[in-house]
Amino acid sequence: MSDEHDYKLEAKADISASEASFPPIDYVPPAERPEQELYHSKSWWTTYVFSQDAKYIGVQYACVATSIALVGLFLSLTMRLQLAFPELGILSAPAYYQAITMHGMIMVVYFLTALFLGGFGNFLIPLMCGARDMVFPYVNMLSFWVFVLAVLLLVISFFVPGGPTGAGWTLYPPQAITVGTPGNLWGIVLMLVSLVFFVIGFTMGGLNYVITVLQARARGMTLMRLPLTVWGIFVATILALLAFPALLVGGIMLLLDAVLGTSFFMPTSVSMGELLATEGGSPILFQHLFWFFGHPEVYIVALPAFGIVSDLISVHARKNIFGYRMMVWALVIIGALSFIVWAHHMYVAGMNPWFGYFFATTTLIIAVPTAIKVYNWVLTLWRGNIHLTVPMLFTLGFIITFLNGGLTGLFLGNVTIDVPLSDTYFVVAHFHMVMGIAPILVVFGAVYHWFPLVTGRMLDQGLGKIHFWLTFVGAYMIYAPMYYQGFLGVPRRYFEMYESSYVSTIGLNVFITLSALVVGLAQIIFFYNVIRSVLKGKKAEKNPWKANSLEWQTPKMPPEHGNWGEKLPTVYRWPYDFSVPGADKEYIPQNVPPSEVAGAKVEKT
Ligand code: HEM
Ligand SMILES: [Cu+2]
Repeated sequence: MSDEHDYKLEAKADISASEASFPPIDYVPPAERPEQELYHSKSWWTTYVFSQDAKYIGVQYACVATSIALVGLFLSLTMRLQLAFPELGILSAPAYYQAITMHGMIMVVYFLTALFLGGFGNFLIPLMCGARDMVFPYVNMLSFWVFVLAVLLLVISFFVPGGPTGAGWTLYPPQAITVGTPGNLWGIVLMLVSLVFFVIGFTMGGLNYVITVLQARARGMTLMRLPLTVWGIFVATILALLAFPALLVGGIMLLLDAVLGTSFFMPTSVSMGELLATEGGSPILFQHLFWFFGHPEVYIVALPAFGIVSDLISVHARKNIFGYRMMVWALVIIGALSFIVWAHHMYVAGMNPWFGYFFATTTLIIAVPTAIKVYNWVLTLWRGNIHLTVPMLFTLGFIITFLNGGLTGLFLGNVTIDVPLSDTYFVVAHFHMVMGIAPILVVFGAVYHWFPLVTGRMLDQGLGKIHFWLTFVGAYMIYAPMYYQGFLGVPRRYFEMYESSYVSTIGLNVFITLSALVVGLAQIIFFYNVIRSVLKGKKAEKNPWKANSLEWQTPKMPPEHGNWGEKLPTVYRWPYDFSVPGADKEYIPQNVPPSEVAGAKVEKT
């Protein structure tokens, strides 16, 4: 909506009730009244287990996603030990494949996607929009439990005959379902069924996030006054709603190939000297479907991280975000472009080189809105009153890491450079930096930031700083040497490292593995901090970071069921009014009317 409308809202507020022929500004239409809108749980089960309160569901999502991430982390450490000390025989070749597959899929889908959208999305969207809850609380609850089912199926696949699938997280056929690949029977079937449930569960949540943002915002909360966190999660959810169906159909077709013997993706092939019954399918078609999902997936993880980082920077540097509208449009444009770059993952799949140049061009164009975002973060920091709090440290760590991962992406986006680097450790370093480490740094920053809102207590800042430095520096010790290994041509997905009389990377591998162990162990500090703070952390004052966005303005902290007590908030400004020139307050929350802040002009977003 335009600014004009906002001024009108203000004008209405100034007219005394008697002369007003229209409802007063704080009039709450019947549909928005608490007793009509809110679901109330009636039993212990519906309060604590099958909860329909988005805040509770958010925490549930976060806990399950984090638990499965610990499995992913454990698998990565076993792989690293194998690579550094092959003589110990920690993983056999098939077991290495299984570890790599489960690690990759767990981290990308079951951990980061579920955490950002299901976890942060549920907790923050209603609060930040000024709503009482998601619009379809029951469906939202189902979404979580279907996700739990998907996770359980994934876990079960570790225990079935043949073990989990070892097809690589990309699950490429014909390898995925052909004899010789570990888990080619039960493992791959369970993985695919689990993914189908994941997509169903996600869709139920995703519709909630989108419709809540569009339909349930508080009065005065125009789209251009939403915190960038909400924008990031909103755009990511739309991407996911469009991208996951490609995985769903690809997964179902592969399932049919595996179970019923269809040949969607199976060409005529000979396996173990025998001609298989399949013919005519296209393995490349699966690659297209997978990456039509897989590339947007990167942004499904990255866009919420972008949004959250923008808000953390603004709050902890006490400055408005630089170029808010540009930031919103950059999110939208990156989201749209992410659908026409997928085949940059297939430069070596035998496509026509001219086709490759199309995808190289679109890929490099994405660098423009992305660079704009990085400039704007830096410009927000520029001459800000930077508080080096733990969230701020993680934010700075993110910007550096994202830049590093993004710049190496520019190399890989070019066909001629990608071809020799493809399937080397350069790629492993690149994608871990850009979609592993960078988003996780944001997750940590966000947890330190919003922990008081969830629990009413502060996380220990001292422990937080130790956790940050070990994780941040450690991550570089893991991945920086991998760029070098990649240049040497060390191939990825090998359970023993490339050695020749010219180059040996065994020494480096030991170094990387020890660093990975340190980073893994450093997370114990984090979990210790969380558990200790939940139990007896310092009680948080209300709005401890002095933020403007609505989630901190609820009558109670932590917010109760229904979030807003009797009356929904009314919004008068964007969430970035920090250090406003002329204002008599250092920060002005979104629900403070202009009449209460002398000297401050209404913002123009
Ligand atoms: C300390 C943290 C981590 C360590 C030590 C680690 C380690 C590894 C290792 C050793 C591999 C196998 C490389 C190869 O043989 O080619 C790998 C693959 C992979 N990792 Fe990680 N990783 C970590 C965190 C993450 C995170 C947070 C993500 C989330 C995006 C992630 C996503 C992946 C993916 C997608 C693969 C590729 C799987 C495949 O090739 O099928 N990792 N990681
Ligand atoms: Cu991509």
